[in-house]
Amino acid sequence: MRIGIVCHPSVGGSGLVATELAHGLAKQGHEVHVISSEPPFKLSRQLAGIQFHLVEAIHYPLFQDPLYTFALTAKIVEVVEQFRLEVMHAHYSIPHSLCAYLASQITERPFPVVTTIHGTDVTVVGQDRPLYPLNRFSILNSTVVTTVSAFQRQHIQRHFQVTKAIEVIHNFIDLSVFHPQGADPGLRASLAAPEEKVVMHVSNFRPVKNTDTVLQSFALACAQVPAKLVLLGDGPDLEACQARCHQLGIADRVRFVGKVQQVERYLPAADCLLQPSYRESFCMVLLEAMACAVPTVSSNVDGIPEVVADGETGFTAAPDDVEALAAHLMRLLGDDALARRMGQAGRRRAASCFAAEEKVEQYLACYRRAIGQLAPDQGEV
Ligand code: GMT
Repeated sequence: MRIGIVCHPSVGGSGLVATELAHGLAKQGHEVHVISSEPPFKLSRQLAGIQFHLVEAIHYPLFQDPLYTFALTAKIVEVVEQFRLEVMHAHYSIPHSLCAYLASQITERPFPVVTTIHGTDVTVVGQDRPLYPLNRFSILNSTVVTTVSAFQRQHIQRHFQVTKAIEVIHNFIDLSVFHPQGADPGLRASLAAPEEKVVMHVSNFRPVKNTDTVLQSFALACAQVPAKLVLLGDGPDLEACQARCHQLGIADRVRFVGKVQQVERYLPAADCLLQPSYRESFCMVLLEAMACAVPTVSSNVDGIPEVVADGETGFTAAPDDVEALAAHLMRLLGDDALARRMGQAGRRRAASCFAAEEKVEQYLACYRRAIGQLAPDQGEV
């Protein structure tokens, strides 16, 4: 099949899922064309079958901004026509789904649009009143819509008042990349003393990640168990977070690593992952930790209960329940056998419920369905 994938290139989850999907499709022999404003950071250019197409901003003195959405729409038209693509898969509704739809109306070679809604595109960004009708339009006019959790499907159907079928395809993981022995040699020793536990948090440091609760619950836990908190990532709340560590008197116990490209080289060095997000349609990093056999302490919102098994692969609590989250941390950090058991259960769950092969097949079935729905007199393939 000749497939287009439009995605955000950033270190966020939707770009990651799109990239892994591109790899999985190419490994099966499909021709995959990835379209984005930058090469997604994990995209393999060596893999036969993958081509990357850069969306170049339109700079012309008359315009005050680079007209990204038009540049993207034009690029989709160009790539579809040049490579005779059969289907376009838009990851993240804004602006990709709408641009793909517009391109499908403009081109002389009509194609179906599969849209995957990832989360913030409709829960946070998409709550903005001006964007609501645009999001609803893209949902209604995509040939096939998928999303990453049953929670997210229900949210979309209720919030946008649509009865359209939406297929749930959970996110997935490459278990050979994320595995318990994958940490950089010597990393753990560089993060903490041998008698200290390592708590990790991976974040884009936006309010939705609830980093203040990370710090507060860690502060309570590390008063009881010797531990270091290792924060991976970068984002707007980072400076406030650093200041807060001083206020809480834990600055010497917290290590800010910054943005990392290969989180799989850090995660296995953790004794526990702490993610008390306010919103998460899925939460990729919880799955990544599970695949690395790292037990998790997280909030219990949105799609998270579909990812972790509470009491089996980790513990959950309400996002603002600092005491409960700290108690879960202390329990895990103070009981090595329990932590090991939960970590192993996480790895098993990642393998049985979230393996890449099955999800790639599900997406392929969506593409076939979408192509089948294109009227026979439209676009020969
Ligand atoms: O806002 C973010 O966290 C980034 C966003 C993204 O597009 O990368 O994450 C969303 O999509 C991920 C991939 O499907 C999910 O794992 C995240 O849970 C989801 N974030 C939220 O719903 C807040």
